[in-house]
Amino acid sequence: MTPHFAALLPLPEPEENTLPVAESALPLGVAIDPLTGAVEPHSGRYTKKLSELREIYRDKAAFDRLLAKGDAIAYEVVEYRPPNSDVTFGTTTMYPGDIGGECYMTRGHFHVRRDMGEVYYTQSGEGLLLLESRDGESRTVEMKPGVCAYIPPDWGHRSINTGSEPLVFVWVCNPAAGHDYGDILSRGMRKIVMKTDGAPDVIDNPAHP
Ligand code: M6P
Ligand code: ZN
Repeated sequence: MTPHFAALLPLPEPEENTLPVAESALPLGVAIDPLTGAVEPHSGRYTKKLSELREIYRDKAAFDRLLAKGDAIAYEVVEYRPPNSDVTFGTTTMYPGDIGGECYMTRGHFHVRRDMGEVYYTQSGEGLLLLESRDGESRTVEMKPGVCAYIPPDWGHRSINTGSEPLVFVWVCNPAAGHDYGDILSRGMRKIVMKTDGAPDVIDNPAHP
């Protein structure tokens, strides 16, 4: 196999929150609740609270006003990660809301492994998957029940809840893919999703360098 060119680049530090693996490597059916994102059995889970996400939103004053009312869970990730496998999967459940008009979103990341993509299959709710290539091309894919979004290798991706209900989607990727948050955390993405009069608009991010 030809080694991918990116294998020569320095890799980011490993994540501190790698989730545990399941005990069994045997075949099984995993039950997924399309409305709540519950995954049974699951091997790991985490929640992201609003207070952990201040950096990603533009309007810090609106953010602080909202946070003062309570530190709500913004999204949750539940995973079934089999041991010694090239696939892992789980759900992400994103609660609805906006901060100064900017719709609730995930942190957004590239994969550490630049040769590994991902798939998001929406179960309920509505949203947008915002993607950005390394050379600056932006794309969006609508997230709605029945649509399976393909994330090609080396495209940064962030999901955004544009609706008024939880957005629940199943994701599948290689557990070796890893999350590289650096670029998106420091520069933001080229596009942002704002709600104006209740409808989501994808606009240029004025703060992007
Ligand atoms: C998806 C997957 C997960 C990711 C989660 C939250 O469910 O891609 O691997 O962790 O979204 O996104 P982020 O890590 O960018 O906050
Ligand atoms: Zn990913």
